[in-house]
Amino acid sequence: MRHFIGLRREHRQLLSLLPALFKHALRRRSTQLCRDDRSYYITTPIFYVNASPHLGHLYSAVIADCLHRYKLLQGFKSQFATGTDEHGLKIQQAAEAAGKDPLTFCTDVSERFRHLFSSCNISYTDYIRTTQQRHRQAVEHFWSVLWNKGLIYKGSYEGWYSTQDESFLTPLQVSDALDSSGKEIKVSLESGHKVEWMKEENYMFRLSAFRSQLLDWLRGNPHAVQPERFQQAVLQLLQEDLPDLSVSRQRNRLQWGIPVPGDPEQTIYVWLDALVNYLTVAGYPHEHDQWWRVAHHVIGKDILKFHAVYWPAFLLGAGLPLPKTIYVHSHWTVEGKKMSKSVGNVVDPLECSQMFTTDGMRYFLLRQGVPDSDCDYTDNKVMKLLNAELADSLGGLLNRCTAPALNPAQVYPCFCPQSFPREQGGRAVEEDYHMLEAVKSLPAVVEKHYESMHMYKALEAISACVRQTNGFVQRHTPWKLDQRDSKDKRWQDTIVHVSLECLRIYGTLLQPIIPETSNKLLSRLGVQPEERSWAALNFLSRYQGLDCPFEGRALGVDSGVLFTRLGTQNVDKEKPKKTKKSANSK
Ligand code: ME8
Repeated sequence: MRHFIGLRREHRQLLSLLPALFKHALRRRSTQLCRDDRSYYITTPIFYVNASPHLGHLYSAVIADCLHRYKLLQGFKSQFATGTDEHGLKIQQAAEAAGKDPLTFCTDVSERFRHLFSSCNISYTDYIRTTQQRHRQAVEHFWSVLWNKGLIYKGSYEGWYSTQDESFLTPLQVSDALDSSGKEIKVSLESGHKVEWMKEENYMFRLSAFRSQLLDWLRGNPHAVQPERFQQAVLQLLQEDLPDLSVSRQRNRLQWGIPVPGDPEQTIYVWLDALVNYLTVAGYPHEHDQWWRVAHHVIGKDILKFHAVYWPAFLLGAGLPLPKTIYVHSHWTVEGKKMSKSVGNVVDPLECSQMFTTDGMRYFLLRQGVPDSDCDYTDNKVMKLLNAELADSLGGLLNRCTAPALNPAQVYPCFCPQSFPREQGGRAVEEDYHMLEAVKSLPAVVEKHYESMHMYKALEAISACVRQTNGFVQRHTPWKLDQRDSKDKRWQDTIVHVSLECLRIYGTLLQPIIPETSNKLLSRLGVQPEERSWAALNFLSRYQGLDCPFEGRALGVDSGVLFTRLGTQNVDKEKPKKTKKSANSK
C-alpha cells in the first residue's frame, strides 16, 4: 500500500511536471523554428576565370553583399557565397592561349576576383572555386542521384554550341552573321556569340519531362523570379520547345572538367558542374538543409535560362527544394555600348573604386542600377551623383549639425517637446511635421525595396529624406538663434537633435550600401556598434514621449569630411593608369 501511495505521488509529481515539460518542448520547437526562419543564404553567380573581373561582376557582388548585410542588421544568420567557375572549354582554351596549365591559370584569375571583392568590402562568408575537392564531391554525388533516378541517359547530341556562353542552342536560337574578316558565321541570337555545329555521344538529362512542374512552380510562386518581367520571360521560355539537355562532353574534346562518375570518357557539362556550387556551399552532399532551404540567387539577365529552367529542373530531379528567389538584374553598358574587349570599353572596377572610393562605387552602382533595364556607365555620371548626394547633401547635413559653432558642447543635444509639440503650436511648422512622418516611415520603405532588390528606390527615398532634413535646417537657420536666450537655445538644440536623429536613421539604413561611410557617420554621432541594428532604429523617441538613449551623450571624434567632393582631377589623375583596352572581358 505504502508502495502504491509512493507511486501515486510520483505520478502526481510527473503529472504536475507535464505542463512545464510540454511548454519546454514547445519552446524548444519554436526557438528551432525561429532560428531556422531567421537563416538566409544569398549567392552571386560564380564568375568565369577566362578574363579579369569587370564592372558587371562587381555589380552582382555588391547587390548580394547589400542583401547579406541587410539581413544581418535584421538579426538573421546569413551566409553569402561568391567565387569562380573554373571548368569548361572556354577556360581550357583561355589557359592554352595564356600558355599556362589550367589550374595555375585559374588560381591567378580567381585571386584577382577575390582581391577585387575584398577591396570593395564584399563581405562574403564563403568563396567557392569549382576546382575544389569539396565541390567535385558534391557534383559527383548530384550526378549519381540523377543517374540513379533514371533522369540521365546515354544519347547523342547534334546541334549548335556556343563556347563563349557554354550553351547548346536550337536552330531557332541562331542566326547568320559575318565575322570581323567578312566570313559568314552563325551566332547566338541572344548573346551574339559565335556558335559551332557539334555532333557527339553525350549523356542527356530528361529536361523535357519537367516542363509542367516548372510551370507549376512559377505559377504557384509569382515572386520566385524577380523583377516580374523576368518571371514572364521564363514562362515564355517554357512555352517554347524544351528538348532534353546534353550534360556531358566527350573527354577528348573537353579535358578540363569533372569526369562523369563511372565513365572517364565523358566530362560533366560545365553548367551542371557550376550550378551545383550553390549546394556545395550549403554543405551538400552532407547536412545542407539549414542553408539550402533559404537560398536566394542574384544573377544577371544573361544567365536566366540556366538558373530559372535548367537549375530548378535539376533540383526537382534530385528531389531538392527550389531556391526561394532568383533576383535578376540587367546589364551595364558604357557610353551606350555593350562592354567588350574588342571595342576596348571594358570598365575595370578596381580602378573605378580607386578613383571614386569603394563606397562611392558601391553607392553609384546601387543608386543608378535599375534591375529591370540596362544602365549606362560614365565617369562623369559617377562624379556628379556622388558629389550631389554623398558629399553635399548627406555630408553637408552632418557637417552643419556637428560644427562647433552650432554645437560647441559637441553633444547630442536635448529635444524640447514644447518647441516641437505633437500638436502644432510650438516653433515647428507644417513642413517639419511632414518631414518627421517621412523619416518615421523610411525604414519600412527601405525594407520593402531592399527585399525586392530595388536598391535604387530605397536610395531615392533616403535621398529625398536627406533633402527634407536639409530643408528643415535651412528653414530654421539655427545658427542665427541667440544661444544666450533660453527659449532660442532650447529650439536650437531641438533642431539639432531632430537632425541628428534623422542622420542616425540614414546612417543605419545605409550600412548595407556604404559600410565605411555609414560607420564614419554613426561613429561621429556617438552611436555604438550594438545600437546600429534595424531593431535599434526607434526614430525620435523623445517626440513620442519616450526616453532617448542618445540625448546628452558626447558626439564621437571628428574624423573629417564624411565624403570628399570629387573633381575632374580625380578622374584625370587616374587616367594615365587607365588601361581599359588591356582589361579583359569575356
Ligand atoms: O556566366 N552588367 O560567368 P560570367 C551587369 N560562370 N552584370 C554583368 C555584366 C554586365 N555588363 N556582365 C556580366 C557566367 N555580369 C557563369 C555563371 S553561375 C552558376 C555560373 C555579371 O563570368 C552578371 O551577374 O560570364 C552575369 O550573370 C555574370 O556577371 C556572368 O558572369
